[in-house]
Amino acid sequence: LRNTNALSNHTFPTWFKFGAATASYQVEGAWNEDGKGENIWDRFTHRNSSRIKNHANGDVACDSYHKYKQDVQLLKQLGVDFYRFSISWSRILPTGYPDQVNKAGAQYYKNLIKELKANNIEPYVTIYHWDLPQPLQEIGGWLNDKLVDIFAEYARTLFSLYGNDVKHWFTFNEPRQICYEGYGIGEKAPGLKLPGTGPYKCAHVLIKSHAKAYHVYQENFKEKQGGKLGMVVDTDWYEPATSHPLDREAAERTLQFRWGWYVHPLVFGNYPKIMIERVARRSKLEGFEVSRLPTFTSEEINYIKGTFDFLGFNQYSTSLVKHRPEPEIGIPSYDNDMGTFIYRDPTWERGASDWLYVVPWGIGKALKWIKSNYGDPEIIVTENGFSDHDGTLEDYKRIDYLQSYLSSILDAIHEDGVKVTRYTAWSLMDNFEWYSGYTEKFGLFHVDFQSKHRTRKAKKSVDFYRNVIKSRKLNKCNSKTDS
Ligand code: GBH
Repeated sequence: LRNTNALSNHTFPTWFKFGAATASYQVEGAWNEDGKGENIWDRFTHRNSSRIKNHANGDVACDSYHKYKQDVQLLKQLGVDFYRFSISWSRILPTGYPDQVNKAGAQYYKNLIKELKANNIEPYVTIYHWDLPQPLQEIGGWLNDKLVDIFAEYARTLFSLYGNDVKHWFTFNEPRQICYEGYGIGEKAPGLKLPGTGPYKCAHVLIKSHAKAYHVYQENFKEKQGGKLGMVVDTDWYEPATSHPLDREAAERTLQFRWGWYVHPLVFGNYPKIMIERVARRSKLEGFEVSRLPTFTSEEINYIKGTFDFLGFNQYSTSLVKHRPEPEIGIPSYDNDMGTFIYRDPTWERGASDWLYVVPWGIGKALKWIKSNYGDPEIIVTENGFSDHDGTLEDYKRIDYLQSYLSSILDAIHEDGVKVTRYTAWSLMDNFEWYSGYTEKFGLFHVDFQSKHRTRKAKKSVDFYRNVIKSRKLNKCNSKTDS
């Protein structure tokens, strides 16, 4: 399947901006330098190294803690308008608690932001990209309601430290990965396996934490600093496997369980109706006294509703969904509550990550779906990208991927009027890909992890992306397969 045959002829409007992204634990290294505290990914990789490919960890990663000036030059070479990076909570507040700011850690991000501004690149900041301070895990992590206040105070610290320069804030990156993979199936830190309760409780605390951070910004900073804040939620596009009504219903339900779970509360104040119903019904049959899905009070509903200025959206792939007969009542789990079959078409082209299938039309459908079901919000595509194993500099497959996804986004803007205002390529450079270690490479720039210098080198996709940004359109000649 080639996706380059129907490239959009539209151009990116002048207000549309381009960026590239990374996250603290995946690139910074310097895991115990200058007063930084231990976080759950330090702990998870050090104590459970067998759960990571080749026992890898982020102790050094791309060494961006020491090489941020080089990183800014890479961004400059790309010609991007902004850089989306995340802040390591334990660098700023080594214990996680907002009692004492670690000066050296705070200074690192001051330096990075200053360097970005000096090069005309806007800093876009993710407040939490998965690296919770370990002491907060000791009290239960995102299962503990206390995190709501603690997170809001951490966010307040960042607004006061950096808010004069940072105008785009994202509270959480991909809450479903935090809660489902971290507290449900245990593939990500902290590695807990509580499939029927962990994800829901975690999500409940995250959503309240997000809302509180939004209000803190609104009440104390917004007027003076004039920035905007949102959450980053990811989802595959879920396409019904057939046009059968039950398959359509199953696809919609999957979108609600995976994406609506977080965005429905932000837009409407509460979880999707279908989630509330299904989890309550199954909980009852399983003998629980109350639903495993926690409930918001009406006060909380009002407090949460509308707490976003834009929606951050990550998408890499698409899946097919089939109706699944009601799973038997047995082990309570989020997956049984959702109750659908999810799979991929084996003829689709693939990246190196086992979940990454190249389906560019999926992003267009997803954007339209968001527009029509969630009140036509501003959408920032906060991540999209392609992985390979070898990290080749001749990365024509990445170029094809980026080109076809950008094309689908362009059509969504011009033909469907979706308010997508920004695109962010994942990732600026090859980095630590969580449990896959360094074996799946998403970078526009190659990083030599064998060398202590962590030398960066431009791949062909750098030229491609720079060209798109400069010309504001897609050009057939950019791709090798077409030339
Ligand atoms: C993002 O995760 C992260 O934000 C980033 O840190 C990471 O490096 C990057 O993308 C690349 O992975 O349907 O059960 O098969 C994206 C993680 C993983 C989200 C696969 C959707 C589908 C799981 N994605 N997942 S499943």
